[in-house]
Amino acid sequence: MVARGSEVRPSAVRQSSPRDARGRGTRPSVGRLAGLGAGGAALLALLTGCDVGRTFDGFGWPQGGISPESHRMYDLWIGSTIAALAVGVFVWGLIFWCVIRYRKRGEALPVQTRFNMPMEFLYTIAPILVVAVLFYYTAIVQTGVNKTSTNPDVTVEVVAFKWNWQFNYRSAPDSQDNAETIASTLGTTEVIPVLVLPTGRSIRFEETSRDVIHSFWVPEMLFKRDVFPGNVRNVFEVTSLDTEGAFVGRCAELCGTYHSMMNFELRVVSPEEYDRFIEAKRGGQSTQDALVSIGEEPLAQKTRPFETRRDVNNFGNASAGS
Ligand SMILES: [Cu+2]
Repeated sequence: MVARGSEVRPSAVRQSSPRDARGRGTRPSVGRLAGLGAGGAALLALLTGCDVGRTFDGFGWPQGGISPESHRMYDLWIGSTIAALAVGVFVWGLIFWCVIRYRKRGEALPVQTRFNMPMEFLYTIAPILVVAVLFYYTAIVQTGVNKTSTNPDVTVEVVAFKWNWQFNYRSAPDSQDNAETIASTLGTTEVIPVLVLPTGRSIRFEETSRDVIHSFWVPEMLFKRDVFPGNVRNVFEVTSLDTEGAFVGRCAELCGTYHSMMNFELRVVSPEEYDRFIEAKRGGQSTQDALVSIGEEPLAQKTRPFETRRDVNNFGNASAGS
C-alpha cells in the first residue's frame, strides 16, 4: 500500500536532509540555475546576432515587408517565437531531466517535497513575467501600426466597390476643410487600377465602400484593413514605403461573385516621379499615359485582369461558346 501525505511512515522515506545519501544537494544549486540562465541568454544573443528570422524562413511569417510598420511586426513575431521556443526547450528539458533523474530505483518512497514556497513562487511569477513582456511589446507595435497623424505627406482615398477599386489622391486628410480630390484612378474589367505612391513619405489611406464590406490588402505591407460602406471611413497610415517596385493588392473580404478578381497594383516610385505623376494626372492624362511619362510600365505588372468568361457557356460543354 502506498502511504499518502502525512501517513508516510518515517522508515519508508529517505532522510530529507539537505544532502542525500550520495552527497548531492536535493535542491537545484543556485550556480547551476545561474549557468542555465547565462547559457540561455548567450544562445539568445547568438541567435539574434545572426538573422535568425531569415535562417528559419521567418518562422512562417511572410518576409519582404516594404514599410517600417511591417518590419516592426516581423520583428515582434520573430522575438515572440524565440521566447516561446526558449520557454519550450526549458520546460521540455525539465521534464526529461525529471523523468531520468527521478526514475524508479527501488521500493523506497522518494523525498516528498510539497509547499516549496520558492518553487511555487517561481511557477506563478515566471509565466506572468513572460506574458507581461509579450504584452508590452505587442501593445507598443500595435499602437505604432495603428497610429495616425494630422498632417501626412500623402493622402489617398481608397474606394472599393463590387468588384474593383477607385483611388482618389487627396490634397489633405478628409478631416480638413480644404480636402479635395486632385487626381483619380478607376479600375475597370479590362484594366487593373494602379495605385502610385512615393517612397520616403508618410501615407494615409482613407477607406470607404460603395456597397458591401471589402478589405484593402497589400501582402508586402503585411497589413490589411476592412473597407466599410456608409459613413465609416476606415483610416490607417504607413510612415513610409521603403522599396520601389510593383506589388499586387487584393480584396481580402469575401464580397461576392467576382471577389477573387478584385485585384489592384501598388506601384511604389521615387518622390520626384510621384510628383511628376500627379502633375501629369492633374494635366488631364490617363493613369497609363501618366505612368509612361515618368518612365513606368503603363499596365499592372504583378497581376492581370481575370477572365470573367461572361460571354461563354460555362455549363456543360466548355467549347460550346455563347
Ligand atoms: Cu471585395
